[in-house]
Amino acid sequence: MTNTWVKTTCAFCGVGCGVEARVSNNKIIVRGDKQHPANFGRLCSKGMALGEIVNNKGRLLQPYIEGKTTSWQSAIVKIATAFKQIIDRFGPEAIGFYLSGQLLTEDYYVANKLMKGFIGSPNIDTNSRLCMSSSVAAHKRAFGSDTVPGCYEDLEKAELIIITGANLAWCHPVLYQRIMAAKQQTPNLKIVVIDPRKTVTAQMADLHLPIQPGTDVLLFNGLLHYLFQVKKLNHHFIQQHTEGFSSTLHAARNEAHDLLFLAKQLAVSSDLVTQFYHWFSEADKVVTLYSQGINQSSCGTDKVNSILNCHLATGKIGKPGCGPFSLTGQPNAMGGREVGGMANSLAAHLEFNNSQHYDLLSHFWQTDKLVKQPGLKAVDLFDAAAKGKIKAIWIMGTNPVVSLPNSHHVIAALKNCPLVVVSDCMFETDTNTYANVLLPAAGWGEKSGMVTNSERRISRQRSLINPIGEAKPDWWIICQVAKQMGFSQAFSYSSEADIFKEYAALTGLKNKGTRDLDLSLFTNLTTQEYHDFTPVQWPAIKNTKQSNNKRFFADGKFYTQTTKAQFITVSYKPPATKTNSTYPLIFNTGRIRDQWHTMTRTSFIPKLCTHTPEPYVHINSLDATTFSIKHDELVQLTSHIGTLITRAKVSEKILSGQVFMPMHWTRMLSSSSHVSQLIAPNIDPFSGQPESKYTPVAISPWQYSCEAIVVVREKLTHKHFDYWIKQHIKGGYLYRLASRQSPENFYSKLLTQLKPDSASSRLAFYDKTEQEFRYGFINDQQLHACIFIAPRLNHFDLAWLNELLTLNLQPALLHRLITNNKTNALFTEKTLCACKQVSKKTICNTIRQLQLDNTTAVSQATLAGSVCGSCIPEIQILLDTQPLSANSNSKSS
Ligand SMILES: Nc1nc2c(c(=O)[nH]1)N[C@H]1C(S)=C(S)[C@@H](COP(=O)(O)OP(=O)(O)OC[C@H]3O[C@@H](n4cnc5c(=O)[nH]c(N)nc54)[C@H](O)[C@@H]3O)O[C@H]1N2
Ligand SMILES: Nc1nc2c(c(=O)[nH]1)N[C@H]1C(S)=C(S)[C@@H](COP(=O)(O)OP(=O)(O)OC[C@H]3O[C@@H](n4cnc5c(=O)[nH]c(N)nc54)[C@H](O)[C@@H]3O)O[C@H]1N2
Ligand code: SF4
Ligand SMILES: [Mo]
Repeated sequence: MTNTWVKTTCAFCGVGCGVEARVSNNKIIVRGDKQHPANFGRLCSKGMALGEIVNNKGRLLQPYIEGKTTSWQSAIVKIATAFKQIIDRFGPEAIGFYLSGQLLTEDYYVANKLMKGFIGSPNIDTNSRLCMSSSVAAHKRAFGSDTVPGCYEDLEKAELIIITGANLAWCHPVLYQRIMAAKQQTPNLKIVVIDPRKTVTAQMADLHLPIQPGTDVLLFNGLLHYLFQVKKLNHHFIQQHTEGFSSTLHAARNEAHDLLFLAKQLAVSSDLVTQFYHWFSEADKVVTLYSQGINQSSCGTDKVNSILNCHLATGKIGKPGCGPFSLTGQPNAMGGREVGGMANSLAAHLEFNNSQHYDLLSHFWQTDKLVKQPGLKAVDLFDAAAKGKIKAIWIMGTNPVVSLPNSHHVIAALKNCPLVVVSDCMFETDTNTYANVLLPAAGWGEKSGMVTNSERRISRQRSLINPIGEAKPDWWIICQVAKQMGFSQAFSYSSEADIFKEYAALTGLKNKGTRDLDLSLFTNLTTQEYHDFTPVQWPAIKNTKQSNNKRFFADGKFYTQTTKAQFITVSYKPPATKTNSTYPLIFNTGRIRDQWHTMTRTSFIPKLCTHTPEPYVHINSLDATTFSIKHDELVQLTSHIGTLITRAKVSEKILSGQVFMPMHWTRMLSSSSHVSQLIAPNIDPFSGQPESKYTPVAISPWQYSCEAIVVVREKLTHKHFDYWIKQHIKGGYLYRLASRQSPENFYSKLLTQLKPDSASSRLAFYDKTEQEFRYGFINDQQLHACIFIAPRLNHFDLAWLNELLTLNLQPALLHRLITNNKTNALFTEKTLCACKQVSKKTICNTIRQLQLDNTTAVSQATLAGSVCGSCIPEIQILLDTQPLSANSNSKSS
């Protein structure tokens, strides 16, 4: 345990922000690291909350076998023995590993080494398959290697930044803030956002193209043709450094020569399209940032190549302020790609299709079991388990029951697999439910190792405290199993530093510039140097000046056989499934500002739950009318594989014909608001990445008689509720419930669960106009629970309820709260600023009253946005949408 500031790295997104953390009064305090080149001191709402994920709330504290606690020794013996028996009976291919971009590089390296090198099964894949694999495949096709050419500094040097298929303001907030700061410095910097939705990011852009989902290839093919037409191609670069241009241009021209027709297909006016093309052609320095709106598609690889084609054709690559830039999502998605934890790569950018690479690696690892062929990618891996071909699967640091498409099938696969091992730091997850063996992993703040961010910068995560309970670092767990299986020699590392050095040595092995990934500078790192490691971008080559390594391809040389970049001829392919009269709407899924993926950690942090406390589906007002959907009512969404229930939010941020829902809610937190039960496993043919952003669905009102909000200190058993959402609040839980029963019956049912003490006093109130019952149960002057029930409760953003259990309420005050009617301000508060818990209403009122016109003034007056700044884009939108009406809790919230 340490009470001095320790430099470490954020556990959440791929921006890879530097954090300084310190233990004080048994709490971990964090602040941004001003020296870290990724963030220069900035942190977003999730980064600011890092200290709160390190506690024992909800943690998995011990190993379990078949639901019973056990020792590490017996868990490890159980796994190793079962693996050996399975290999003997069915061959090594019957074993599968499913890893995560949230493991550290050292964890990832030993998992890959054990599987591909010693167990001898290629069936090891990772959640990066759902995230980055289309970018990886496209990079390899065009550059001959999985290389992100640019760096964050390019954002400050660019004249035009294109953000496509990425909601940067919410998903990479610190990069977004960096771009906004650059724009203030250089007002000429233009920002174009390409996203079917009007996201917070889009609202801040100079130009927003709300293209028809899935049509990105058309848009960029159109750009290539336009660049040719207006003579803005870089012929010198094309001739010297690329191959395949003419056929690519030819295909683009065939497809996109008619601008009006093109604009019609994109569903955007030709003026907007031309404006975008014109800006690209005029700017010398262009960066194109892209993320899941591009990757998660049945033509994701082609989408990425259509972007790379435009940068290659103009030579806008490898130079300051230029380049295509794939944003990595997870904190170590890049590290996973480096070590080669995906089924179609060997290790450390050594590839299956290269016999020299194969020989190098088998010699380096001293093994004769190295796998010869690529293995099963994520979707196929679980499919093989469902078919009984995979007899044991080890899942580490990912929650596939939530995040893979077609969750019913994933559950069937896990049920059918004789041995499911799960390593996780949390006890309750949708995937843990199906584990035969559960292993407690050390989490952020406890573990130590390396992560690599989007710009190839390697930073240290450092431990601040000892692991809670019996939790152990993932690399340790993997090595124990390896040793128990008889591979002691190859897995006897004394620390994570040993592993990193071995990995660095592998990257430099006979490299001599033939592979992009070279960390030979660190081969002889001492343990102290590892301990003191400061952030470095790769490549980090022995005897080479580090400052030359910011950008790849500056010399026009690529990692293909001819050293020339490849143009890839791509043409528009519609998404795998089409909307029709039964499923007329396109179901798009993605992220919200303050939650991380399957919420296993962030849902425990009350202040991260206030911005968006309940899952929702955004639907346009036209479609709402067509399908009889009312704002704030519960609706049913159905695709050809499943059904879910969620709350409708009528919003003009989504266009007619589309709906959007956050991906985060799980079976642990909701009755049926998990999106993956609707999504079919349609994949990109090159990358195997699922199409998570385009599913045809139907929407209809869900019939229910009443709904309730329950604030309570103890968990409820939700089994019997027709609809429930659980939210962690300070001191307990807030449940949103709905039922087909009458309010009276539903109340009686709730009472059986709440079991109010006989000594407790009960407050009851009936609001006649709203037909709303309210009850408060008080024990020893403390609120035990309170219930609101009505046919419809129209005040779901009750910020004050989040605090209710921590307030030392006098009975009189409590009485007033319970018996207030809804005209009271308390009933319309929606939290906008998570750090300072400032409501949207307070911000709107302050803007109006003080006539404020900029975000700095709003921050000064309300404190909103004064800590992490993640809400500043939303404050800006409030400023821009003046004049504000007195009732600011508008539908578009
Ligand atoms: N708050 C938060 N931040 C995160 C994460 C998180 O869970 N929460 N996760 C991290 C991870 S792992 C990742 S991968 C990143 C993801 O970061 P992003 O990719 O930015 O996030 P998403 O919300 O999944 O999707 C981005 C956008 O793609 C748009 N889109 C959908 N279809 C299309 C299309 O056909 N074309 C185009 N051009 N756009 C389309 C969607 O409307 C959506 O706004 O975020 C990282 N950061
Ligand atoms: N519909 C839809 N589905 C999607 C997406 C989408 O946009 N739409 N996005 C996809 C993308 S881009 C991604 S990246 C995935 C993310 O999906 P997942 O990887 O399934 O989501 P997480 O919640 O991040 O899961 C991480 C798990 O690891 C645990 N964990 C945390 N730290 C550690 C550790 O140090 N060691 C171990 N062993 N465990 C740890 C957490 O408790 C959690 O259970 O979802 C994908 N699925
Ligand atoms: S932007 Fe936020 S979540 Fe991402 S690394 Fe930085 S602080 Fe962490
Ligand atoms: Mo991701």
